[in-house]
Amino acid sequence: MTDLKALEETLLAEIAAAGDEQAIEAVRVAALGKKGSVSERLKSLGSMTPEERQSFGPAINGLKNRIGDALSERRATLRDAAIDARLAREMLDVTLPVRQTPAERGRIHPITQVMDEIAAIFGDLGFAIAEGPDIETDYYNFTALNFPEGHPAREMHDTFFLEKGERDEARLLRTHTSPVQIRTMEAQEPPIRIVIPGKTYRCDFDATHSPMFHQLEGLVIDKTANVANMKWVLTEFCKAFFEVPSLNMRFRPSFFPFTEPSLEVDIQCDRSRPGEVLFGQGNDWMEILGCGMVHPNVLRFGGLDPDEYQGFAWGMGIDRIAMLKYGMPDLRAFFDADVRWLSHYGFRPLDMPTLFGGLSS
Ligand code: 2U9
Repeated sequence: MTDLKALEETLLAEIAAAGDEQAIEAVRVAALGKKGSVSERLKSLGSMTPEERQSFGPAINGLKNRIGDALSERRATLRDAAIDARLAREMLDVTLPVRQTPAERGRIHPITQVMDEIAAIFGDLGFAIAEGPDIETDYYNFTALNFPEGHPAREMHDTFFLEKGERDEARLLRTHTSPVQIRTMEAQEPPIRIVIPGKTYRCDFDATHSPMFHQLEGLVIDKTANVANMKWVLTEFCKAFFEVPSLNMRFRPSFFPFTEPSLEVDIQCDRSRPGEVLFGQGNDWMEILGCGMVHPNVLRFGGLDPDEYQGFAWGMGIDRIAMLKYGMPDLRAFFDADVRWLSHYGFRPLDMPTLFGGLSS
């Protein structure tokens, strides 16, 4: 009996000292396994006299049960402690700021930002984005847009021509995004409501001109589109883009081969503070875009009957409106790929411009 008491104390001490699942299992095998200390004593009951068995039997079985219970209890305690340790280790503080990943450190170029802002504004007005090739034919860049052969306006575009192949039609880098409107008119039935942000090319280079620049053009064609609709769309765009509640606009007569009538548009601004332009207030004007009703010849080139359909179109320089909105003085810096400039003027990649969340905030 004293032997059983000592064995129980030893086993309970071993169980209490077991620090993990493996140690617990080792104690169990050493005590209750086939050749375990408790199992051996249980086996010895067979060789005892009935009297001995009567007193040893309950004692050994009691020991076996108590050791079994202590093993289960210790196992449960260890499992709970392991879960608690894991919970403490893997705790997630959702209030911590986003970790600076390479993607987070990068910056969105102001031109891309402005294009995303434009897409958000016109998307909200029900427009689709259209795209087309940078390398165009003379037909899509000029002829279909009502530039007659030998017309001086063709020269005004300072076109980059590509080397002509043996049987090829002349190819050029598009001087405006307008060929995309012609391609859309060929491919799609009216009503058409599209905007075309994209790269354009002209042989011109100084502080305000780059040989590659970006334009935003738009086109609306249906049976009733008119100048009043055009003025509303352009006013809504300018208010949303410059993030002002109201904005006066001035429409002046102009000339483009592809529109008739053609208009140039100025927006109200305040230039009284040096080095700063404020929009939607003040007594100054700034030219911002050109627009007009699509010329009947252009509708015909696009495969539409001008007696059935009419529409309006506009064009503006994205680089220019980006410079105006974000106060960037020199256009050439846009294309220098200087990381210091980009980290100053660039935008955080996870701050996507939306009308509800704010375009630039
Ligand atoms: C089709 C019909 C009409 C596009 C238009 C302008 C007026 C315009 C210039 C502004 C400064 C380009 O960025 S800029 O150099 N553009 O003033 N663009 S209307 O008219 C179209 C286009 C396509 C089929």
